[in-house]
Amino acid sequence: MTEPVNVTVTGAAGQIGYALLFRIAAGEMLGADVPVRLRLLEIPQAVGAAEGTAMELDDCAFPTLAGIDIFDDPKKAFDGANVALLVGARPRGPGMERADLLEANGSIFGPQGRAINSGAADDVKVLVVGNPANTNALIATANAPDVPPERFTAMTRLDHNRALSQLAARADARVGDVRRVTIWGNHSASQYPDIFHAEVAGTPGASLAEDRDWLENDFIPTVAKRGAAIIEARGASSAASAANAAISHVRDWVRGTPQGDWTSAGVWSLGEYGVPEGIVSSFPVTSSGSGWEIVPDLDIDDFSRARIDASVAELLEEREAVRSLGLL
Ligand code: NAX
Repeated sequence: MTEPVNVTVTGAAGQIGYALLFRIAAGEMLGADVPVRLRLLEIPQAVGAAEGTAMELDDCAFPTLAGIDIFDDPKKAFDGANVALLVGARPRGPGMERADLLEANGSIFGPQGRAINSGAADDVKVLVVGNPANTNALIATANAPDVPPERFTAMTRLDHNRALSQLAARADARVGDVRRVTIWGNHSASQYPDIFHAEVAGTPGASLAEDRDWLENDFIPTVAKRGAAIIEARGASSAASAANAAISHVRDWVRGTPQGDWTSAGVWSLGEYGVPEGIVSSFPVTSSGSGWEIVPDLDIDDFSRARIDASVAELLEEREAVRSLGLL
């Protein structure tokens, strides 16, 4: 049997962790023929709950699950990690200022970046889910100088999937008939879901975008504010859909995106599409299994340009804020 892949998951006792771990263990992320060894990281107070989840994982008797270890020390949890899902983060508490939130997360993602740098496998691939995801990924990257920055990514796949679903509903088509949607920028309300290059069952997205009232006042805000709508309806934030997006992100990264389509991911910018170098911003991306590549040469009109620039400006502000806190 092939050597198991080490998958480290932080925040393992949280609600996304609970929706995620069983699917990873069942082979849905890396393939039904690929054994995985789970390495779970939690804060000391939540290790007991993570142990309970591990008992349930054992009780599923997944043939692909080669072992589970639980840690409260990042250095141990990331030792030998081939894939790292950074889900655990510090949520914004009552009365917490933005700088406090960024600082609290800096104290999580800085040490985790250093632990990845010193102990992860040479091929480590990192997905940051915990918010503010793009800037947390930037902090982790800055603390892992020996790991190529393109190995640190932030999750905008849930936003991408939300856009696919909304667009399919609008066109009265199936989600499987929608291709080439893009999320640009930050995983926040400033994100820009772009349908100008999309195709829905043969109809160009640009023709659907001709209804500017729908595009600006319905589609874009519905996708960008979907997380808040879920909280309002469910009384808790997105969990199963977030776990599903994380699985799809890593699966496509490792096994490749479908021919003729692309997905969206927060990746390290080298200046593509006028997005300044040195931030983790969402782009249209493909993978052939070895790494993400930003889709080149898309025409960006003034409507899209203004929205991409606005979301990128927010990312630059976040970078300045964490830089001034000494986190980069
Ligand atoms: P929960 O509060 O249910 O779980 C978070 C878990 O992380 C807790 O068990 C906590 O003990 C653990 N944790 C905290 N600090 C840790 C540390 N230093 N090391 C290891 N574990 C630690 O939150 P959940 O609903 O699971 O959401 C997790 C994160 O995902 C949040 O930051 C949330 O905002 C973010 N999300 C990101 C999304 C995205 O699309 N990028 C969408 C879903 C979600 O909102």
